[in-house]
Amino acid sequence: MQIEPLKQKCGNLVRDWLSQFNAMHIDHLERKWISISMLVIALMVGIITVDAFFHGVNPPSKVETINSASLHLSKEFAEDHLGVEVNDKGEIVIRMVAGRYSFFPKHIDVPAETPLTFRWVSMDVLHGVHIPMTNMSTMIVPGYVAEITTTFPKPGEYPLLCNEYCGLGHNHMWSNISVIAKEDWTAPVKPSESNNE
Ligand SMILES: [Cu+2]
Repeated sequence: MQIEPLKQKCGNLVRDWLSQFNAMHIDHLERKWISISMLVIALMVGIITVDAFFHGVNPPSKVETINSASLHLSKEFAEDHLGVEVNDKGEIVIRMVAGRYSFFPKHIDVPAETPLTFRWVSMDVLHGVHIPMTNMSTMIVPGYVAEITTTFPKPGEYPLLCNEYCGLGHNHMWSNISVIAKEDWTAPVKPSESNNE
């Protein structure tokens, strides 16, 4: 591929465009507003970039589907499997179901300063979940699994809010997460283990 002629062509195009732009009469006030708009766009792109690279706020990168009408029959999101679980690799996975107008289970205990992988599904309509002071903010679309990994910086009570309008009871749709010190937290017993007792 010949790069040089292409470079020259692009250079000419940019030069042409700039000379035409400079020759154009633009009102002083208009120029001011164009500059302000450009600055606002640059600021927004800057915020998105900083959030993506330094705060870990990213759009979901994978698509995982599930039948919302039969969650109770699914292996993963049946009632017994909801809540906090430590998987075979030692990772903490939290499975929660959003439905009008609550999150299930209603309350969970998790450790602070530990990566937690939340997996969300909706049993009815579109919901959202937002946990202030963390990067947790995602839509929960019926038919899809939303997954986000986050860390709670310090122990305390964290609210869990629905941030997508889902019906008349939307503003009552919230739950609580108790974040406890890493050393005080104990992994819950798996349902299969408790059944064997
Ligand atoms: Cu809602």
